[in-house]
Amino acid sequence: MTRALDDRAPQTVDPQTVDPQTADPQTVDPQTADPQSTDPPSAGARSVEPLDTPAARYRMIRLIRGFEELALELVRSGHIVGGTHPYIGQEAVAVGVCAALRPGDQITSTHRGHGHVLAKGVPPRLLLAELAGRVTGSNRGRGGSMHAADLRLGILGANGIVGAGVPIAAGAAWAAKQARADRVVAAFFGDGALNQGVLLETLNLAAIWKLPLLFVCENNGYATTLPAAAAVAGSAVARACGFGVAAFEVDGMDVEAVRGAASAAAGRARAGRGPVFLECRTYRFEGHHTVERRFRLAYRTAEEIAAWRARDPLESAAAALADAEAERAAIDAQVAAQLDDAREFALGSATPDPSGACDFLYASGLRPRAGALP
Ligand SMILES: Cc1ncc(C[n+]2csc(CCOP(=O)(O)OP(=O)(O)O)c2C)c(N)n1
Ligand SMILES: [Mg+2]
Repeated sequence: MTRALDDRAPQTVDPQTVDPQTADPQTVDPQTADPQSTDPPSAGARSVEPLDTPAARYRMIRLIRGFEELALELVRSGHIVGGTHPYIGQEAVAVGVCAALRPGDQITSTHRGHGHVLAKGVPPRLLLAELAGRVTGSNRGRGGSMHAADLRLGILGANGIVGAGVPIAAGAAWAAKQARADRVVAAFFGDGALNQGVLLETLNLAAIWKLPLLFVCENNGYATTLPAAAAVAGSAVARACGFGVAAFEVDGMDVEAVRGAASAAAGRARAGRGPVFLECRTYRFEGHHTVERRFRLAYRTAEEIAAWRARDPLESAAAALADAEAERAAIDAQVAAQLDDAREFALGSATPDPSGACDFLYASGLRPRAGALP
């Protein structure tokens, strides 16, 4: 279900403007071994698979689910130090939004970012190595779970600060607009960011400047243990509408609903008609953080969790497969093999040499815009 709260938006958006079918796979070359480069390291060329069919979207949801289950296991075994924020239950949001984006589009992510990073194209072996702090990780093992980024894939970074990715996305959208680039930017953030001043400031600027920006609120009902119902006055979409930003509520457990809404939103933004706000209603099946597993926190009832689990986005995506059982079994087997490979690759990789702890703190040279500086 997608409900329009701004009547200027849905009827006038042509979803065909953004057709994920036309988004060609993007191949990124392996990086050269420049030790001063701040680009992520290479473990082979990256072929980004388009999320342009129900099977591809099921596959990506299955991959994110399996990746997160593997990460949980590796936290328990001590191979991933410090814990992570599992995205299990919310996969349809990352996959639905990224299915509506083109390879050249950009995203900013959150502390719960593995799903966004995988759906935008980072191979699971590189992300898992990053979580395990290995030199082969997507950011040489120096970023970890909350700082994974890949500028060449348009991933401007996961982010440990609630709401902080949103103004970064606005800056990228402003740059796209100045360059007249046919590019949109999606900013993922949680309901916990709704009361951050920076979100409201960014909504204002994005509206005034008509930025090609998608505000993607993943409302999973809680910020850590604080229910959104007890923290967020009014409604999220009404707040966006207050800034003149077209805003929609979307079923965040249904990948096709998210993709439809995000395609229309991206089409509108690409056509120069300004930002769109999507409130994706979703739920995290696991605790806020892997550490939560050690405590018995009573902020959610078993009934509430069961009710949301009954709407598992993995199952609804599977139901959309043409030849459901056989196709699902084949995809599940491929994903299992991919995750076995990721585990072997990550745990078989070296940890960074402590003597290089100060490498990459600064960029290796100014790259001024043409004509800006001698
Ligand atoms: C500015 C800021 N305040 C507080 C925190 C601590 N913190 C980390 S995650 C989190 C909850 C975020 O909730 P939400 O945005 O709804 O995302 P979710 O965890 O539900 O995915 C908080 C308060 C932080 N990282 N940054
Ligand atoms: Mg939340």
